Amino acid sequence: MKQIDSDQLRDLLKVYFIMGSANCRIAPAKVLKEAVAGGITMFQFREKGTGALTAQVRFNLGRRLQKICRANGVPFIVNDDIDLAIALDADGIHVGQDDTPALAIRQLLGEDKIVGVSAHSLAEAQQAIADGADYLGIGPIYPTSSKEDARAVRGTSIIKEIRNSGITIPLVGIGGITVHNAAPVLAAGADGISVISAIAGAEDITLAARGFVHEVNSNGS
Ligand code: TZP
Ligand code: MG
Repeated sequence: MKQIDSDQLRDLLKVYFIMGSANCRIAPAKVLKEAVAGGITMFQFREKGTGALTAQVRFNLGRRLQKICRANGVPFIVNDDIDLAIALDADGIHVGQDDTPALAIRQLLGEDKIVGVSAHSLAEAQQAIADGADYLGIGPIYPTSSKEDARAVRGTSIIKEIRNSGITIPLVGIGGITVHNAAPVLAAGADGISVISAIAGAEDITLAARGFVHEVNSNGS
């Protein structure tokens, strides 16, 4: 993917779906296809948790999911695993505070890839930007059971604090976001929302994704 500008990225972050096999009750490829049908705007392959796939099967699932994304014009981002991101020639990578620093990632991947960083405080957000992040994932906004080592819940006030500091970089809220509590995240200044369980675990995945698209388009800026 060619280098994208901030406003394009802001649009792509509207409904940012994240998952790995541990989050799926049915085949991950089916989950992703159904989410894509509902209008997700970006996808992150996050193969973590109990029973997470490794080595060749991890690569194979990544490739499979990437193909679905490519066929539908949805950017494909890899969580944490820089080697996998490079091997798949992913559109970008998302790293947390305990992963390879964004500065090193940027040096390894160059300017043409999307680099996202999780931040839990204003100081972390400022550092991530200084390190070359293209977008930030801010949270957990609400309680979540999808991340074992989640930090303390921050509420929407952390997004307000970051925006009030003058930071304009594209950002998404993450953690416990549902179609019912997404509006305050957007009102606080997020460009989009990032979701695992409310889409991957939904009875009707397409409908769930579509609900988020509607919510962001009616509440976003
Ligand atoms: N980072 C902060 S909270 C979280 C991640 C990956 C999990 C989000 O999952 P869910 O199911 O949308 O709460
Ligand atoms: Mg991480």
